[in-house]
Amino acid sequence: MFWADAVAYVEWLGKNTGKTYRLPSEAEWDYVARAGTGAARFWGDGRDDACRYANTGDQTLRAMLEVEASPRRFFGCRDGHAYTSPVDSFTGNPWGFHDMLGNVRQWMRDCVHQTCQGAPDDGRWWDAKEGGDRDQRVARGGSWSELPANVRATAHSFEPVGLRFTDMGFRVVQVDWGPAMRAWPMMLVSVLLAWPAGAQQPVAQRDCPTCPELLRVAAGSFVMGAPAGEEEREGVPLQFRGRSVPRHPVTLGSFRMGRTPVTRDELAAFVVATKRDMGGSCLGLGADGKFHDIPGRDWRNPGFAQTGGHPAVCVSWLDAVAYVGWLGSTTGKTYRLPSEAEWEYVARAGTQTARFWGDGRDGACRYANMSDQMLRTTLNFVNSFEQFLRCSDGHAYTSPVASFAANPWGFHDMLGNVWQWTADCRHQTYEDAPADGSAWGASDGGTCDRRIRRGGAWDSYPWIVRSADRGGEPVGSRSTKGGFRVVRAD
Ligand SMILES: [Ca+2]
Ligand SMILES: [Ca+2]
Repeated sequence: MFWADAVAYVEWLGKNTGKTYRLPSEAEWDYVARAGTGAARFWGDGRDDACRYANTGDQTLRAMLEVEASPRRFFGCRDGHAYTSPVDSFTGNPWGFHDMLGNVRQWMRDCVHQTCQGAPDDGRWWDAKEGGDRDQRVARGGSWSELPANVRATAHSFEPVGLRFTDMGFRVVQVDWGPAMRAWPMMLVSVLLAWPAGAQQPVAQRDCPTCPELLRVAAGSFVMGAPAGEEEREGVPLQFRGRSVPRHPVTLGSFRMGRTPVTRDELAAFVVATKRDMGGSCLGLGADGKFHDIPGRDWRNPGFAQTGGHPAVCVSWLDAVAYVGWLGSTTGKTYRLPSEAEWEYVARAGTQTARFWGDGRDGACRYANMSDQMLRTTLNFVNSFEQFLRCSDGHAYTSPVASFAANPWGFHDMLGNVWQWTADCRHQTYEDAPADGSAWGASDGGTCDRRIRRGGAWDSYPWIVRSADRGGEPVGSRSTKGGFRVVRAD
């Protein structure tokens, strides 16, 4: 359709509903297409998994067109659709939007400008000022016919309003005139409410070549704990319920946190420098399929294959505290373990659902390494199908960090892969828990020879892998499913 046809549609929609509809501004579209990610595409910088996430100019199209030459001009995989695909055929982005990239290019409201120089910084559409051309409008997102370079969050094309294209469609925005946001139109889904004030596109940095990569977390507030009904819905066994209540508001200052759990290579730098004794045994899976303390197992030899990019395991709470202390002394910065509140603030990343990607288990294999069909078949658990995710995430044991999609704030492996130690002493519930984001010590009946760890691991059942779940382990316990991530003062 012409650009004007899309505009006529949103105006008609408005008249019929009494609401205000319009085409998205480029800024709104870009914000939602990125969904908190800083990569070329919401699933990452690479093209490898493109066929799971977007309908592009892939090998299906190449075969249809019978193009023999230059296979590299197409995405290397097959997405199953030569031309358009039904909407929703591909995995949604971290905010739940489908087909932001690929399928059809989407008309924007904005007039064409050659660069972003002078662009509005308040999310509004860019009219004909600053040399804009109102007879050409912007199209975003790339389409079924497009080469990899054009299917990116930043890619633009410019089209005359008087032409129609078989690879061009549009999506709508409904203006939210809510009192708090009166000055700023909002997308149909309240993505902005889930975004803490002042949060920026995440930019990771390291304090030294072997230091963990950090992302800044903006100051803000959230509600900590499990929403009513979540534990019942998730099938949490009765004896494990009631640990994540009462829900309570927490207000935190800014800090920096590891983008991923500490890796084996990062831990190795510490062990080599400090010659720390990392113990001679580790809790691991025995031949009987149960967990035992197994002599000879340690962070270098956990009993399954790992590379330096896998998360460090067989790390006790005391080891982790020694690591952050060493990191602080070598960098001159203040490193520590996260408090439980900091961990949950980042794990939720503005969400109140059981997991940052939603309440359901569908799609879990994209977001977290947990007890999936891969683990079930590796361990030869022929029964108990129901306890495992029905999908396969591709990893029976640990996975290299950042193998799975990031949460909306850019953090990887907050859920699944390895349990993460926090600074907090163990408390049975959140009765009298701190409201300022600090770690909870021995007060109010805390048991400090056990510390809280969060997030679940590669062997955890789905009901464990939740933002609200919490467990306490002895400070000296080393486990093949236990690792950690760091926090640095901002
Ligand atoms: Ca395709
Ligand atoms: Ca797995």
